[in-house]
Amino acid sequence: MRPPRRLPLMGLLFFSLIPSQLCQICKVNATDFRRLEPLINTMLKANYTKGIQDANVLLTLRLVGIKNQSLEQQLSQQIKEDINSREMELTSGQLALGILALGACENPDEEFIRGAHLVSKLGDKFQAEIQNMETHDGNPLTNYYQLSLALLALCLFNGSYSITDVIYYFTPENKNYYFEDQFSVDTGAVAILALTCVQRNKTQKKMEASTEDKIKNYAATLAHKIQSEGKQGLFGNIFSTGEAMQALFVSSDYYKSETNCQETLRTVFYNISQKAFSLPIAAAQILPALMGKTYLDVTNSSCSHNPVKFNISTEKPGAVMPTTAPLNISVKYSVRINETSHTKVTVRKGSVFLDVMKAAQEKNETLFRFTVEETSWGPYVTSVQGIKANTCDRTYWKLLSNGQPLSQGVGSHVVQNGDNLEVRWSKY
Ligand code: B12
Ligand SMILES: *[C@@H]1O[C@H](CO)[C@@H](O)[C@H](O)[C@H]1NC(C)=O
Ligand SMILES: *[C@@H]1O[C@H](CO)[C@@H](O)[C@H](O)[C@H]1NC(C)=O
Ligand SMILES: *[C@@H]1O[C@H](CO)[C@@H](O)[C@H](O)[C@H]1NC(C)=O
Ligand SMILES: *[C@@H]1O[C@H](CO)[C@@H](O)[C@H](O)[C@H]1NC(C)=O
Ligand SMILES: *[C@@H]1O[C@H](CO)[C@@H](O)[C@H](O)[C@H]1NC(C)=O
Ligand SMILES: *[C@@H]1O[C@H](CO)[C@@H](O)[C@H](O)[C@H]1NC(C)=O
Ligand SMILES: *[C@@H]1O[C@H](CO)[C@@H](O)[C@H](O)[C@H]1NC(C)=O
Ligand SMILES: *[C@@H]1O[C@H](CO)[C@@H](O)[C@H](O)[C@H]1NC(C)=O
Ligand SMILES: *[C@@H]1O[C@H](CO)[C@@H](O)[C@H](O)[C@H]1NC(C)=O
Ligand SMILES: *[C@@H]1O[C@H](CO)[C@@H](O)[C@H](O)[C@H]1NC(C)=O
Ligand SMILES: *[C@@H]1O[C@H](CO)[C@@H](O)[C@H](O)[C@H]1NC(C)=O
Repeated sequence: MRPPRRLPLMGLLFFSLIPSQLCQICKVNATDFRRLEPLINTMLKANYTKGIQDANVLLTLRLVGIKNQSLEQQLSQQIKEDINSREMELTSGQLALGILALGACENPDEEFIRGAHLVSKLGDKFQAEIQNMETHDGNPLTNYYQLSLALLALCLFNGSYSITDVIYYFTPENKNYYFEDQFSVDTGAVAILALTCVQRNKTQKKMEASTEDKIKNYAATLAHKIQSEGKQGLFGNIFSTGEAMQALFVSSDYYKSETNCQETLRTVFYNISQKAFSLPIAAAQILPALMGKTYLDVTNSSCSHNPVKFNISTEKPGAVMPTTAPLNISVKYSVRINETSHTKVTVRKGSVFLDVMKAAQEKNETLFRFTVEETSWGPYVTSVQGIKANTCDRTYWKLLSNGQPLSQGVGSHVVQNGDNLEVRWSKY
């Protein structure tokens, strides 16, 4: 973007002048590092083919200092190729994650960010999101999780954004922090990180004291909402807890209490042992916080020092034991729009939701046909019976089992005999 050579030096100077932030972090101590090994294994042993959708993994590898040059190179190569070939189609959040990953911890990819003018292009995408809100009843092109990622990357990499827009659109009352009246902890957490970055860079933006106070208040209110979603040390659910922890590190004194920290770690360790984080992105989203890092550390010049040493197993994770003759299980499946279509299907034990949908589709294509789209979390259901989810109308296909909304997607959720599975046409 702007002055090429002076940036690293200025960054150093900037950081040496500010006092260390009053963060209260909660991280795993060296004795307990071995409990994190399943997460690291998941990230190191996965097959990466998704281009920019794997940016979150590269970001985490760099941020927490897991050194594996061949993997880093492979990921960074694939991300750069993807950006080069589909730059216009990338969403704001995808490009933001690409910049955060490529720009993390002073590495050779920073040259690419500058050469391809990625930061100003992200500024344009951020602007387009805001324009869409102005013309479409307050709905962005994507969602507030992505707007927050975009603002965070713009702030950290010295892009341009309007403080007035930030004050107007990021107020905690904005409907986009909610899905079906439920506060989205993931979204609030990334917003806090972005707002904290903006507020910390006040000198850069010559910010007025009243503006700074407003931003601080937004972050505090959002942190409060996150804490009201707390349960057994988790915030939202296990998949939002890592980002929620990062947000609480920079915006609250929640983890001043050692008891709070121990409670979170105990539950997270338990969830790790239950293989809750078997998707690389799930591991990537929780690991930074457990290592005491936040996304605000991405531009810290000493971020790549002190790489961590782990005992990495050579086994492939998730190697399934050869079982005896696979048993069949029977489940109910329904598609609910205005009326409900039911069926009963038989699938192999250990099948996931997606297998059930495929079996139902084979029985009756008209009623049960569906489409999915590959995303960073796996296959996302985009249409059923030809009815397509649409961000502009805030519609989606919601997944439920026995009446309860699922916390995993169709590619991950393992079904049990007798389950009552449902996809429901819904509005968020
Ligand atoms: C926004 C969002 C949604 C929106 C997506 C539409 C929109 N307006 O953008 C809505 C509200 C519709 C939604 C729905 C669901 N979501 Co959602 N969602 C998110 C959120 C907050 C941000 C995603 C994002 O933009 N990422 C950044 C961009 C750059 O990455 P991306 O890969 O391009 O993003 C796309 C995918 O993430 C996809 N997507 C969103 N949710 C999910 C869930 C799954 C399982 C998959 C495969 C894809 C997917 O939509 C994004 C935009 O296109 C994440 C939080 C997080 N930590 O990631 C949760 C999150 C990904 N969602 C989650 C879940 C569980 C769901 C549902 C399965 C809930 C349900 N019971 O129905 C459904 C998906 C059902 C389906 N049709 O397949 C979980 C996934 C956990 C897991 N282990 O799989 C997360 C992590 C939230 C959480 N903490 O539980 N979601
Ligand atoms: C950040 O951008 C501004 C212009 O928007 C420029 O004046 C300033 O020098 C840049 N700072 C750094 C550290 O690059
Ligand atoms: C590390 O943390 C665990 C709890 O997570 C605690 O039981 C243990 O005493 C700690 N060890 C050290 C050396 O601080
Ligand atoms: C990755 O791909 C290889 C070869 O295609 C396959 O043997 C292996 O099981 C895959 N690993 C995972 C974790 O999917
Ligand atoms: C480093 O990454 C490669 C994939 O690029 C993987 O095959 C290898 O096992 C990783 N090394 C370690 C020590 O995990
Ligand atoms: C503040 O801005 C500078 C350059 O504009 C950037 O290098 C730095 O990462 C930012 N710091 C924070 C804490 O956002
Ligand atoms: C994670 O831990 C919570 C709290 O103990 C528990 O309710 C939940 O079932 C666990 N999830 C997984 C997948 O282990
Ligand atoms: C940068 O990272 C180092 C090492 O993790 C830490 O000691 C320092 O406080 C960080 N600086 C800032 C400004 O966050
Ligand atoms: C790694 O393994 C070695 C040998 O088994 C052991 O001595 C060491 O304590 C382990 N390190 C960690 C961090 O678990
Ligand atoms: C299990 O189901 C498959 C098809 O879904 C069928 O071919 C097979 O015969 C069934 N096996 C048993 C033991 O019922
Ligand atoms: C459901 O019913 C409502 C009211 O009868 C109708 O407006 C709407 O189009 C129907 N939705 C679908 C997806 O058929
Ligand atoms: C599928 O369901 C529709 C509506 O119930 C029915 O009219 C049709 O005959 C069914 N098709 C098959 C192949 O069973």
